[in-house]
Amino acid sequence: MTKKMDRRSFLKASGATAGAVVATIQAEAIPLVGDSLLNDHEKGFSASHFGAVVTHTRNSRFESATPFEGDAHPVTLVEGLAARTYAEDRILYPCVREDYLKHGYKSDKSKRGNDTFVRVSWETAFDLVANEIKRVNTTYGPTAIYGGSYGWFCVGSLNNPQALLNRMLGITGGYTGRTCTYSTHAIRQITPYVGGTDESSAQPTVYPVLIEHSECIVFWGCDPINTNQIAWGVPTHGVYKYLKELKEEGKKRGVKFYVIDPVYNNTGMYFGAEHIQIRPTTDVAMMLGMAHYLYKEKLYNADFIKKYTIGFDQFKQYLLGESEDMVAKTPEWAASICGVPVEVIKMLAKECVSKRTMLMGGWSTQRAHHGEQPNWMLITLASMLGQIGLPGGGYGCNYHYSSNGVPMPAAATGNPLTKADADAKDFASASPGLSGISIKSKIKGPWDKAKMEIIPVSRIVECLENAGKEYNFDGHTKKWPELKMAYWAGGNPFHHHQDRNRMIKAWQKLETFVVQDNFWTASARMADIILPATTEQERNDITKAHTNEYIFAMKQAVAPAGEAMDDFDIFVNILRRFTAEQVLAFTEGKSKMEWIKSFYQASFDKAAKSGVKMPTFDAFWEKGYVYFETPESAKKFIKHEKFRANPVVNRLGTPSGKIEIFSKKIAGYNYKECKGHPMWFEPMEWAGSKVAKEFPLSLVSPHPKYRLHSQLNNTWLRHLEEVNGREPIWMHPNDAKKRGIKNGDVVRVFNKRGQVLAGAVVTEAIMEGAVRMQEGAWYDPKEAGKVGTLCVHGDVNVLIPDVGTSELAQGNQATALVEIEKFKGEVPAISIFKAPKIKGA
Ligand SMILES: Nc1nc2c(c(=O)[nH]1)N[C@H]1C(S)=C(S)[C@@H](COP(=O)(O)OP(=O)(O)OC[C@H]3O[C@@H](n4cnc5c(=O)[nH]c(N)nc54)[C@H](O)[C@@H]3O)O[C@H]1N2
Ligand SMILES: Nc1nc2c(c(=O)[nH]1)N[C@H]1C(S)=C(S)[C@@H](COP(=O)(O)OP(=O)(O)OC[C@H]3O[C@@H](n4cnc5c(=O)[nH]c(N)nc54)[C@H](O)[C@@H]3O)O[C@H]1N2
Ligand SMILES: [Mo]
Repeated sequence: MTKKMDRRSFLKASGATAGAVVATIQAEAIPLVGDSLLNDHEKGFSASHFGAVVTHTRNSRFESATPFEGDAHPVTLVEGLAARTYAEDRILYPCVREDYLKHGYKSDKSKRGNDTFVRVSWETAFDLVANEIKRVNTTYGPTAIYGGSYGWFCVGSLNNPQALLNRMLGITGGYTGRTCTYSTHAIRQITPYVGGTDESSAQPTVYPVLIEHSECIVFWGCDPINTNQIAWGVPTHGVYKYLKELKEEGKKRGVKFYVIDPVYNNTGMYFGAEHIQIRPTTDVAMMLGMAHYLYKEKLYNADFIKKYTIGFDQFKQYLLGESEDMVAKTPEWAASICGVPVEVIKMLAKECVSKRTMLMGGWSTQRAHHGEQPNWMLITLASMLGQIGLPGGGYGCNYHYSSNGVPMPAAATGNPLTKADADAKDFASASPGLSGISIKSKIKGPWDKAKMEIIPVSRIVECLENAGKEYNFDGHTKKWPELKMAYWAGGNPFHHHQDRNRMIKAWQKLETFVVQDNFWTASARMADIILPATTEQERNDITKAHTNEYIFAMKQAVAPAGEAMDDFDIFVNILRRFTAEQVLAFTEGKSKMEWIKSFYQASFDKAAKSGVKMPTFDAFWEKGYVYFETPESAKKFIKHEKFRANPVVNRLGTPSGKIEIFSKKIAGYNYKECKGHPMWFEPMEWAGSKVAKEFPLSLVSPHPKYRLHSQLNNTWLRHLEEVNGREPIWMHPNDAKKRGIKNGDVVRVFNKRGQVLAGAVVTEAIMEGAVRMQEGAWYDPKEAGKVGTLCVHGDVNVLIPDVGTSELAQGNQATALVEIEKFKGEVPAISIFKAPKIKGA
């Protein structure tokens, strides 16, 4: 691909006009310079959570990534890919915490975060990890190793660090894994009881139908314009075309757009939506107020309730104040809690029932104390509106995420295409999808009997603190396992978990903490053994579009930084410290490239059976992608259309086959904070609670615009938003004025759990009484490892409580009460974006 430039084109390329200067350069010298500076750059193909990209490499340096041609709406985040490769905080070689190197698992754990790191060879690192797995397995049993390793690791079917970690730990005897996600903890637990499916992943009515039929769209605690930038697979951003059409058609047809949110968010701005300002974590109260009004005014759809739901009577008693707390959930009652004026509550109820309305629920409302309630209540409200199963009406709980609602080719079954398939009205499949490395080996062996334990993911600290004690979860009583070792690969718990100070203390219960990452994240700095992994652009792999219309090649663009190793190879090398059979079980005798080809081949075979011909692997690899058509029928999908047409034949997966406004099952659990029907429970911290006297501001912590959680915070992208080098905190002008705070000030945000610095953004985009700080700014403790110290950069999870949503879902929270003051004194330097000092480096 490289081509030497002749002198003439050099002159042109360098834009030289001053002939005299150029003329002094020796003709012979030019090729020397040319070799290193003027080579045509290498183009490659790769992918990420931000999109598929063409990579540009020059002189062995990954210079930039540009969006691939099929990306319908490229996002800025892509620009972080090259930048992060050379971040000053790359982990360049394996390291061990000094005290751990001296004393092993008996080390002083309180030194974590503040100890010196020592560079070691890979051989030493592999020995340490392997020996520790063996020791813990023999002394305590394999379930003393936590391998849940939650997080948003890279894309790639092979180098999936979490699946690989689980695969390895399965082969070495077992581990404690996790269920649920920080994304959808509560919604995923509650909605199967209500509608028979996990509403966080169920396909909603597709956009083309909304564009044609919807008359009112309510963005309820969601920000699809922001959060669709990324996808769990690879986004192609087709959703933005539909959002644009929805806006334009909406204008023509007079569609009403509402955003119910403490913040006038990106989506509100894009659609020019009416902003209904709501106090954080009070949505259920507002929905109840609407329900009460609809009921009293006889505006609700009684036929729908009768035919398609059960349990409205129990709910109705509660609604009218005839049971439980004996308080009628009038719009007045609701207004006093949620802060939305009575008239607005009534107006919205009327608007929703008189127009074809789509309620779009986000996940922020369920990432809160009693987070089981909002989605249950949203579905109850949608049932009262009676438009579920109609074109453009009803509800959807994931329009904001990974392009849901975009018509897509469904994964092919791999069965031969029948005439009936071809004629099928919905989801005739075109794409074979793409498989990835599985957590279980195909080779039989003792590992088939690996010991397993599971905990709800966001309860990790509670687990560490309460080993052996009982807890309730989703109708079961279980015991917390005793964890001695944790291994994280592809996740950043010291970003994603709440109540940082409590966490730091609880972490001391672990004898060994291994982190495998690309960067010196806050988690890596809390680890005993640190293993450097390659980034997506430093290795070969294969992946697919989240929406199934592409399979993408991921071709290595650049050599690994330092001694970074592919995740796959790290695990193979650890297993080499076990037996040859165990290594074989892991690799199944395949090289990395053979694995990649095997994933492609499986898709190839599946597609062929369904009558779709894919190119050969080599042709695909050369081009970078394969495209699959989306069948026209997918553009007509209406959620619950069949259920509405015939609820007997197409019953839902609930015990009654209907939408369960009352769930006998849940009622039977006898939980205090999650009963048989949706209810308003006072959250532990909200504008109306006692805590608000001391800490009066309601903090929300939504997802960041120029990051994927903590990812890319260590690139120049952070300068697009930071204020004085700190994570911004949005506050209303009145709240700022009261505290003598001006736009651009560095402020101290604090509550009983901790304190952080932030940069004030004074704006009316946030309602009075609420403040907003995005999740994912790197934790940068003033005194490393010290409980209670000031985070000088703005990690919001120093402030958020770590208390389960309820015994049903045991989910995580993302809101808190705080107070803010102007920071006085010298503003401390940020140190988190440089690698720590390392002995022997
Ligand atoms: N307060 C508050 N907290 C929240 C949330 C909130 O809304 N508010 N949201 C929650 C949600 S929804 C989520 S999903 C979590 C996200 O939490 P995480 O997924 O843990 O956050 P990320 O920053 O994406 O961390 C991924 C890590 O994987 C590493 N990584 C990337 N590629 C590779 C690779 O190839 N190999 C290896 N070994 N490592 C790699 C990255 O460098 C990074 O450190 O945060 C949760 N926390
Ligand atoms: N750019 C970008 N996109 C992302 C991610 C990212 O890190 N960066 N992360 C991805 C992941 S893992 C996930 S899980 C999803 C998360 O998707 P969501 O959980 O839906 O996103 P959030 O940004 O937390 O919240 C959405 C909106 O809810 C509002 N909100 C907060 N609290 C309340 C409340 O109590 N009531 C109401 N009505 N509104 C409230 C916020 O102000 C915000 O506008 O996003 C995904 N998309
Ligand atoms: Mo998430």
